[in-house]
Amino acid sequence: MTEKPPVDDVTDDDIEIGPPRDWAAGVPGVLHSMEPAIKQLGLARTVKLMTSLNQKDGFDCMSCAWPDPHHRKVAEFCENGAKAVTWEANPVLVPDTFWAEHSISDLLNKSEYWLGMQGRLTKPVHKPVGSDHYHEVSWREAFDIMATKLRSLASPDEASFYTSGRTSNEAAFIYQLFVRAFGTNNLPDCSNMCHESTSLAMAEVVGIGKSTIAYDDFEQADLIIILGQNPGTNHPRMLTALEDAKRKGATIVAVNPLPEAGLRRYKNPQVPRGIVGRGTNIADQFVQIRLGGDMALLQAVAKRVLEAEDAAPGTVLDHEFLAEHTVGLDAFREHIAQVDDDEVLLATGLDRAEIDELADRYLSSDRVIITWAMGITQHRKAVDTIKEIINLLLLRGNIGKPGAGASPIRGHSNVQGDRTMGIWEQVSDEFLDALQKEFRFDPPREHGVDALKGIKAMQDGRIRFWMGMGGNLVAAISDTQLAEAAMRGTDMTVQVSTKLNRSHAVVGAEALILPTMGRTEIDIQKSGPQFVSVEDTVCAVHGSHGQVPPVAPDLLSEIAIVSRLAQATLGDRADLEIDWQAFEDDYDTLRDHISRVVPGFERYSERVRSRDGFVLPNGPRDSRTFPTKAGKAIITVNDLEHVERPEGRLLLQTLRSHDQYNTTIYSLNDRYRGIKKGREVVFINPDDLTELGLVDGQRVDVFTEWTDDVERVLRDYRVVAYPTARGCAAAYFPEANVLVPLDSAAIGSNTPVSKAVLVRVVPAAVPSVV
Ligand SMILES: Nc1nc2c(c(=O)[nH]1)N[C@H]1C(S)=C(S)[C@@H](COP(=O)(O)OP(=O)(O)OC[C@H]3O[C@@H](n4cnc5c(=O)[nH]c(N)nc54)[C@H](O)[C@@H]3O)O[C@H]1N2
Ligand SMILES: Nc1nc2c(c(=O)[nH]1)N[C@H]1C(S)=C(S)[C@@H](COP(=O)(O)OP(=O)(O)OC[C@H]3O[C@@H](n4cnc5c(=O)[nH]c(N)nc54)[C@H](O)[C@@H]3O)O[C@H]1N2
Ligand SMILES: [Mo]
Repeated sequence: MTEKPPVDDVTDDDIEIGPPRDWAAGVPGVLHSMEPAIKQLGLARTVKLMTSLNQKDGFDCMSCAWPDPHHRKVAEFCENGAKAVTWEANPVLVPDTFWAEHSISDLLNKSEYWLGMQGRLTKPVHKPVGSDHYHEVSWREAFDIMATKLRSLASPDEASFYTSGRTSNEAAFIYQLFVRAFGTNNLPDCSNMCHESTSLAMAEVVGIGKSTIAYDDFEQADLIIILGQNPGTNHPRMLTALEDAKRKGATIVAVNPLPEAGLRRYKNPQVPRGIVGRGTNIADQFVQIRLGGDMALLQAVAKRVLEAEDAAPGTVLDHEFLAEHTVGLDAFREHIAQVDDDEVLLATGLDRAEIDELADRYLSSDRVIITWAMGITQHRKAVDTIKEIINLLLLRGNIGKPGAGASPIRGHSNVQGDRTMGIWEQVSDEFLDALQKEFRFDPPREHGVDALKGIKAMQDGRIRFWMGMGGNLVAAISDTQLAEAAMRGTDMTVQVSTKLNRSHAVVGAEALILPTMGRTEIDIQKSGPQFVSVEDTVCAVHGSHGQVPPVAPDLLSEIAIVSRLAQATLGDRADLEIDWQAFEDDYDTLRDHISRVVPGFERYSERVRSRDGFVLPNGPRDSRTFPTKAGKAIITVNDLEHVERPEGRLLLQTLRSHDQYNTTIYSLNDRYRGIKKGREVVFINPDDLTELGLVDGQRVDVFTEWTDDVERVLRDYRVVAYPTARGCAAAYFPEANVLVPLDSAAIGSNTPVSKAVLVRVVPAAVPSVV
């Protein structure tokens, strides 16, 4: 029943470049989503999976954290969700002979695409010290190897336990419990590279690091401003919500250096109008900003709002709201009055008229939502920029009323839930107190390492053991060369994974791969079939029920893996009374504990069984309660800073193509941007090309300009003339991570600055023949 995995790796040799699209989804979207699924899964498995995807008794799509509407359609999924499901549920297996045939050095030379296409991992494998091969081991041997290593460490802080955001609430909870019972808060996660800036900024100024809106708010909004986000590719079902909002009268503004397809025109595959028509024009205004210019734009709009208030006192600001619910307005007013218009124009690359137009839209709308994603969070001043988003919303009372609010759009499907469950190196004392009370042990109190600090601790030899619950850290983190060297310096690395990726080839002296079940699969334990649960980007928690038999009989769930690892490592610790086996046998046991430890999860097992799940309490959204240090929402003063760009240099962002999921590459195509069969491209504005003396299609080397003397370069990339903002360039992540310096991180959140790398683009030293 299984297709043979591809033997040959892919190259960019046949790359084709065409014009970018200005519309997204529509019929080709649906066809694209179904074809590969039917081919790879077979018709029966495809129908079973696609008709239960995001349905009330089905499973939660693992592609992104976009919420589900109350009224779901028969096909409540998008093209990219279908790709994610097909990728996981495709019953092609890594064959038993694979490990003898492929050394680890051999895997190092393969692309992420090739690695992912080898099929699902089915058996635990071990690489002993000194060996260049993995070989099969039993589950018991695998846990003994890990436990022996963990118990031999000089301190629990020599171990670090990473999480990627696909892990369910239940698995996340048992994982952090094990890690803290073991004795460390070293719990970095993908959030450190993603929405950390959001969590930090919002927790400080509104008291909660999450969205302040519910799903239904979209259709009640007058204005939706989308900053630094590409929903057509990364949250395609958001386009339906935007289209609905538009039909109910909302205006939409997209702020982006790139004219992204879905933000311009959208053909909804779910309705006849989308199939035959031209589609909906989504953005009423496209603000083509320079990379890193958003803080200046937000301050400039705030300035216009305050000037309007000065011109007609008492009519523009929401004085009642400001007086009752906020602090800091006076200092803000004073500060914003000083904003230098010339600096704003330089930082944003915009005309005054474009900023005026946006300000007018803001002023004429009673209900405003601002959404954002990586275009905002992955900048040096990301935390302050997000505080400016909140400032702007607060001025006119746009938080805590219907159709208004701040809505970070999360990435991984349960990255938000993992945080709620305690996957955080800096979790609050309240959370640790609750854990202590429930499980009667003293959790460590000192903060642990985040993703970047974890790499540095490996560099310095302070971290000897590294475990990844999902994910692909060496590919996802910045400064690939340095990060990989750090990982290789450890004593042991362990990956819990569904499929092969680069992190299985960049390993410590000893290494393990533990295969696990995916979300699509039926999970049967001692007490019967189990389900797990997740939290979406608007704080709704619901169940996810596997639908198809696991691809192989030996797979363990993530929960079973942690339960057994905990028993092997901590089983003889007399001070711990935790019944790890009970968690594996019945996930309700875990949910019972969660209901007593995590606020908002009371009667968890019962409420999550209701068809809609439940929505977590949210002070700002529900009652305009802002649990900050001041007890009110805090309007902040943030010094304007923009990225200087010396002449002859470009600012480069790293982003996702349409056919990838983070480090997982589904194909080498990026349909909406006109790229086929290749990824080694750098997008540059045609006028900048002329200025730099380069031409479309030319082969170039891209060098990072940074303060140290490490050479960071992408060699022999192909230039694509593209309508991005002036002075800006773009290349695909994860390949472009070699360019992002480890020390280039957002102030406060320590998120790699993946969206503003200062680069020099020069003709390739050794161009390949084209
Ligand atoms: N199919 C698919 N879905 C995904 C993912 C995936 O890889 N594939 N990844 C998931 C994850 S983990 C995440 S975090 C999200 C990511 O979702 P996005 O944040 O949409 O992902 P990126 O591709 O990084 O796109 C960043 C967008 O911000 C713009 N941008 C960059 N810099 C700036 C700036 O300075 N200012 C402004 N205003 N805009 C800027 C870019 O041009 C681009 O449109 O998607 C999630 N969903
Ligand atoms: N330059 C640059 N770097 C970036 C970004 C960027 O925009 N630019 N974006 C950042 C962002 S937003 C994020 S979120 C991170 C992502 O960082 P990660 O979350 O670490 O990376 P992923 O590529 O999502 O992880 C994919 C792997 O997860 C495993 N996997 C898939 N499903 C499951 C499952 O159900 N269980 C388990 N145990 N494993 C599973 C598979 O083995 C797969 O290879 O990357 C960050 N890095
Ligand atoms: Mo993310």
